[in-house]
Amino acid sequence: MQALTDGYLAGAPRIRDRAFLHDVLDGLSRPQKTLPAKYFYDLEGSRLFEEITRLPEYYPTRTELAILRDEAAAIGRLSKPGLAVVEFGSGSTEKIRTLLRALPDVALYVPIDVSGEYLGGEAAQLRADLPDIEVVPVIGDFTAELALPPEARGRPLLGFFPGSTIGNFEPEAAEGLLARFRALLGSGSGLIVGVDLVKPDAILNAAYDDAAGVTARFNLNLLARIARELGVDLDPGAFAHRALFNRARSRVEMHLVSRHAQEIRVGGRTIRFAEAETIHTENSYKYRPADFEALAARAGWRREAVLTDPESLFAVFVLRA
Ligand code: AVJ
Repeated sequence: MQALTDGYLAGAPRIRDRAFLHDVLDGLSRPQKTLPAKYFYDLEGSRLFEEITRLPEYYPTRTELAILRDEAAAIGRLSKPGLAVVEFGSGSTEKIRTLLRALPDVALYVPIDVSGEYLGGEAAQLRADLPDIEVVPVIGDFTAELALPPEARGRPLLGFFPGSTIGNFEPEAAEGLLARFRALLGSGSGLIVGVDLVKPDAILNAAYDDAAGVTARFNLNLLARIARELGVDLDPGAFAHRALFNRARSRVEMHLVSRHAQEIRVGGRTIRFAEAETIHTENSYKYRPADFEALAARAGWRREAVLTDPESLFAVFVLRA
């Protein structure tokens, strides 16, 4: 028993590394090389993303916040006594604070996130500022199996999935995710989803390839992370950032472009890059409101309201099960 415990404790970080190594090798072995976008968010990546949200070109964060503020009355209509708000993948506390301000009857807030550390900090802040709301964080991956804490039992439920995180999923996976949220929250529940909208190429391309180069650093940090954490001899400077809206597929694609032919050694394997060959690092799907409404309907949600900004850059969907 002792040996097992020791082994588990000592092995835990290595198991995490092994999953990372496995995903990196798997992605870089495909004809179109790819890396999972979830690995962007180490400490440096999360800091860079924060910086992205404040860039003049990156409209989603500030536009969604403005919608939540300006449409507080419409959101307030969702309020029910004893309401529990369940946030999938808690991000900025500014968004949940804005939402909670619009919903007077919230009794319980359940943020679900893989980072326990992050959740603990956020929960403490919210408890101090909003003493009337019980905060019960759940450490977990909202794309995997989920269960609500006992505190949520019997309460009216409202899911919150802001930030256009849904855009990172293939449309079929997005539908599956919304169906799982529907199963978790149950009939009669609500769901608020932030969805980025289709718009002219120039606006989209600038949002993902900003003049200050912050998004480029965010994309390249993925390589720095691989070098650092997996001990790979790899020069991020040998790759360039590329982000382009693919209108046929309605998504902004981010790639890392090999500046010249090169080889890297990863986990005992040699990965070869031709000059200009790319690693596909992220998709950010953009929807037309009617298409997202149809996707949500297939997942068991009907549209109660679509809240948007005056320029129709971004939409906050209010859905009902
Ligand atoms: C956090 C996934 C919503 O797709 O806009 C920002 C990530 N990538 N700039 C997005 C991102 C490049 C962002 N999401």
